[in-house]
Amino acid sequence: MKTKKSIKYNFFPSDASKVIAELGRDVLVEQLKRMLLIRNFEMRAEAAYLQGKIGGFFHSYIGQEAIQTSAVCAMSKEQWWVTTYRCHALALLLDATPNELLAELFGRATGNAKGRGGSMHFFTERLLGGFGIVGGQIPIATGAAFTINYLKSVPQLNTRKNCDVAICFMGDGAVAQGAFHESLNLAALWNLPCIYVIENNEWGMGTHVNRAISVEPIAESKGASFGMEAYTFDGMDFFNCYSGFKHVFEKMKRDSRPVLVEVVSSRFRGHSISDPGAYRSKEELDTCMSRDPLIIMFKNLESAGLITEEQYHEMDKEQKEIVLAALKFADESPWPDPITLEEDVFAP
Ligand SMILES: Cc1ncc(C[n+]2csc(CCOP(=O)(O)OP(=O)(O)O)c2C)c(N)n1
Repeated sequence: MKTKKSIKYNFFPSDASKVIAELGRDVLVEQLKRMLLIRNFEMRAEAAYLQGKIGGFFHSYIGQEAIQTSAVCAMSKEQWWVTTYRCHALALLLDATPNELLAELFGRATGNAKGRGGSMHFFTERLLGGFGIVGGQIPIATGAAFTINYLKSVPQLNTRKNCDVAICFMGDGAVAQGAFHESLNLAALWNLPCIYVIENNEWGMGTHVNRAISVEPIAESKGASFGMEAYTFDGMDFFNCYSGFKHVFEKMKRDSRPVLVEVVSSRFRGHSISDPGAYRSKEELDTCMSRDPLIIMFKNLESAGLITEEQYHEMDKEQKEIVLAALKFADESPWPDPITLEEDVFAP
């Protein structure tokens, strides 16, 4: 079986020092803080799950933080965003509060979906949802991109002048789904401004990507069949992802052509909280974790003289405190009233 090591990826060319010069200290420190918030959120929520405070599904984003953080930084919150059930990070990045998200995980009335959605179904004003069906979000993003183009043709109806693209995150497992192929075909045919982002973390549950997807690198191989430009980013490196997303975003604003991106990454946990990951060796996991995206980001900022190790630990502590306060909020929040059971239910 091929492994990551045996594949030669053509990562988007990038230069961390250029990104540092472009964004400056304040913006970069803010990005690192966001990544630390995501990490702390996932770790404390996992602990709460194991204490029996949270039930149902739970998919952690630990290890993949640089991808969505850099994407939102490069393209702004103003776009349409859609993702999988692994949706905690994107909701935090798109302005959902830790309070409302933890309350949702705890199934409380103060939650992001009033305690009815749970871990896989977070929403915000710009996040069209986390989706539990593999590939289910791909046609949604394609429709959002269609809407963007349509509204540009009727400016009097367009209330979101800064919304230029739809961004659709999916796992490598979604690439084999029919919805992927139908959506990309239409997007290419109709010039829809959609960025399809495959977060290749090597595993679809316990199935290795090489046993599920016939070609690699995925984006470069599949993109060509739709006449789409394709790119590969290093998902552990904020700077590489940021440079790539910025390039794709600027290009799409000019030509409105869809783009396929593969981000090579690693998840540091099992598929979900109930997966002990017995199909991975300790060595493989150690190798993945030796490229922790938070540490890579910190080391770059430290060597540019923008942050010290002490400041990093202080920031980490601040984010941990925010999450601990949110856990308290969730734990003390009321349960949904049974009388509201039929509210917000749409059935013909
Ligand atoms: C249509 C469909 N088939 C199967 C499943 C069960 N399932 C849930 S997650 C998953 C693996 C998906 O892996 P991938 O797309 O690589 O995303 P990752 O979990 O690695 O982020 C499967 C098979 C599902 N939810 N939907």
